[in-house]
Amino acid sequence: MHLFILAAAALLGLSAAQHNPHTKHGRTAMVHLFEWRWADIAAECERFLAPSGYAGVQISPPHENIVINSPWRPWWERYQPTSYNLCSRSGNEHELRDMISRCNNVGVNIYVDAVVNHMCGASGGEGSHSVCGSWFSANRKEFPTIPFTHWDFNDHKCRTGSGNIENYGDADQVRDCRLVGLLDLAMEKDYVRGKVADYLNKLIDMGVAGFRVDACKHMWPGDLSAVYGRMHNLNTTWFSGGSRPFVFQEVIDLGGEPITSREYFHLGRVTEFKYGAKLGTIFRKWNGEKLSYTKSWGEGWGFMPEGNALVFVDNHDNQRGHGAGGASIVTFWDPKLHKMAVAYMLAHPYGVARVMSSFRWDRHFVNGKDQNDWMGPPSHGNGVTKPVPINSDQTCGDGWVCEHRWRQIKNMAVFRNVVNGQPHANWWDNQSNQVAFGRGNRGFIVFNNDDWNLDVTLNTGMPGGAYCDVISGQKDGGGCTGKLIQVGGDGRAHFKISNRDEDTFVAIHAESKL
Ligand code: QV4
Ligand code: CA
Repeated sequence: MHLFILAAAALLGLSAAQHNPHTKHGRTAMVHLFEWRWADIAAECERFLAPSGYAGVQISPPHENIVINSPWRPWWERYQPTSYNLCSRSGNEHELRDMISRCNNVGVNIYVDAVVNHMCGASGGEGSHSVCGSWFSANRKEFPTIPFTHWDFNDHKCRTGSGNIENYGDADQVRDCRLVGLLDLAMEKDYVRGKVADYLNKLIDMGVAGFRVDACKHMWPGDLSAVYGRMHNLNTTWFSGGSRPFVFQEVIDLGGEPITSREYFHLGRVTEFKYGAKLGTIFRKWNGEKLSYTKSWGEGWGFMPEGNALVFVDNHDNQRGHGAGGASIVTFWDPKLHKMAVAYMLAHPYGVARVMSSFRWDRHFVNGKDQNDWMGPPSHGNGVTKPVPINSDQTCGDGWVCEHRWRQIKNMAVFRNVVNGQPHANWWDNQSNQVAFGRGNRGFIVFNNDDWNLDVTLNTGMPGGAYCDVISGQKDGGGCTGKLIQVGGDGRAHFKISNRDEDTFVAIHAESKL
């Protein structure tokens, strides 16, 4: 039997294992702590993420990057590597290592945002204007710290006049030309593959659980396969022997382009951008969309196969108009809708879920475009990123939004753990924007996104008893701080949700039972 399983695993190939996030203690959801300092992430793992049941953290790129002063220290400078030294606005290598160990020690996995398609922009100049002082020349395409020289870039392969990607309808230029002017690495070269693999392996050996691989649409699947094939197994201090790194690849596929997500399925998971774009449209009730249409949410909506998907309501790009998704994306700027959309995602079984944790910036729209979409994290005048202070009510200060700490979202991360592995069940809808569904007999959630009250008795599939709603409050000792839901011996319960409630949804689960 054992041999059979081993043989089957070998047949599936190593890559099948790169779809597994290796989460621990029955935890399921990850959170993107966008632009957080390593020291703050370490503290957050210990004081909040582990006790709240979060499975992992996506961290901002840890490599050294170009310093951009105009605009002043934009968040996106971190997507322009100048060396693979582990030194950034989030902290140095020592702080990174300390964070990875401390998070692992409390069972929270670290997933690294790996920017390996390119180095800095072609107009990045020459000098030591890297966050930790490494010298480089964008003009001569030299990055001696790695080292990469002009031989390691793709320009000879690119056939557009500008050297940039001009037409997403041409797969060759999407892979071989410069993405918004960023110096494009020649990943077909064994030398480049080796340097990228060394970078990833250093992080794997330090204890990370995997990677969000940036800009995969712009890399050939065959090149990625070669690089992934060189990755070490995860560090056995924290993971079982033979564990492959979890890989989730950023490919924006909303349809209509020659490059599809499908080309990357065998290599790892892929970001499902249709998910947040559609969910936003539904909760905003645009284009005639209704929540009741989500009965077949998931593959039934034309999303990728469930085992391939990494899902999210918003990400660091589309919450500020970068990348794809457009105006429908719901972010913390629309808190009521955002909480509902995130709760829907966390209640639903489709995909590996990622929660966004943002910083605030001064939004300033001119003709529909945010002039300040570049603004970096809360920082001191000298560009140093500010720590994340925790207020007495458990929210964050100094411009850090901390959506993952909002009671409704945190409690739904717990809900997802409690119902893990249970089937989508007991669907109900009013043919409009009131819907309900359960997860086996372990959890049940009811949404009212109509402009009128919800007042209905539903089959929850749950054992009879008194349950605390984990949205308006939660279980606290022998009582509930919010609504109490009484489930009868027949599994039926009465729900009442005013459209004017602060939150127009209710959720109960096995562990919120009194
Ligand atoms: C500018 C001009 C170019 C010109 C170039 C000359 O616009 O026409 O050729 O100068 O050097 C920044 C600037 C951009 C600038 C570029 C190079 O915004 O104007 O080009 O730097 O200096 C982030 C930001 C980008 C930013 C980039 C690098 O979103 O604005 O570019 O970091 O700092 C596609 C991709 C997808 C991508 C998405 C945004 O398929 O992969 O666009 N998403 C990922 C990340 C994203 C990141 C990158 C990829 C690049 O999630 O955050 O882009 O690593 O859909
Ligand atoms: Ca490329």
